[in-house]
Amino acid sequence: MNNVLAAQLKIIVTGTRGAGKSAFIRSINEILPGCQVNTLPDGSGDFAYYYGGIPIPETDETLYLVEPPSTEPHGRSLWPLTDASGLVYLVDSTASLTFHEAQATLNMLDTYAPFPVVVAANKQDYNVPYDTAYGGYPMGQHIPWTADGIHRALDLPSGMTVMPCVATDRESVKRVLIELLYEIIATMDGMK
Ligand SMILES: Nc1nc2c(ncn2[C@@H]2O[C@H](COP(=O)(O)OP(=O)(O)OP(=O)(O)O)[C@@H](O)[C@H]2O)c(=O)[nH]1
Ligand SMILES: [Mg+2]
Repeated sequence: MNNVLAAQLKIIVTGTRGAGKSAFIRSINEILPGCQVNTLPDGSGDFAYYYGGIPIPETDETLYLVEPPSTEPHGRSLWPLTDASGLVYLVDSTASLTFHEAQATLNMLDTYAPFPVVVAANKQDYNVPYDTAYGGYPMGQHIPWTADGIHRALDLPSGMTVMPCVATDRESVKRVLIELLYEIIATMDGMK
């Protein structure tokens, strides 16, 4: 197997815990998915990146989708993925308690990411019946916030795209990736 982390063409798929990162990769994957274990730069431990890929037609290249591990103590490290082409950040639209973390990470990415970032407002299909025992308010997971609602609630930069997403649905994942690819191409055009 190639060294996925050193591959030329890769997109980082990250986001809050349980937001649907692995599901997103699985829905679009066309290669044998896997995990690549890497050692921390200071040698203090190992961790595994989950990945999948899409062969690029008429070339020998594969576009890799790489999910950094969620198990690190200091959040989802992006090293050594700074040479990636772009990043999809998944937010669980039903879990507003995670929005604060998403907001902090997205602000950091907006300032420092050397590549385009698209936000996926995931789990748009989720709909739990109201539990009348609690006065009509949904308990546990809530009905999803819309993509626009998340853009406003997280006070994201106006130029940052937030797309509705259902990570278990291939067509939905495709729409998010195509938007990101357009933004990557627009950035390249801007550099000419
Ligand atoms: N209804 C619904 N469920 C989803 C969707 N995406 C993911 N899930 C479910 O959410 C749960 C978590 O999905 P994962 O893909 O494992 O999420 P993850 O972000 O990779 O999780 P960690 O790596 O553990 O942080 C699973 O039960 C998925 O089936 C979605 O769009 N809609
Ligand atoms: Mg995962």
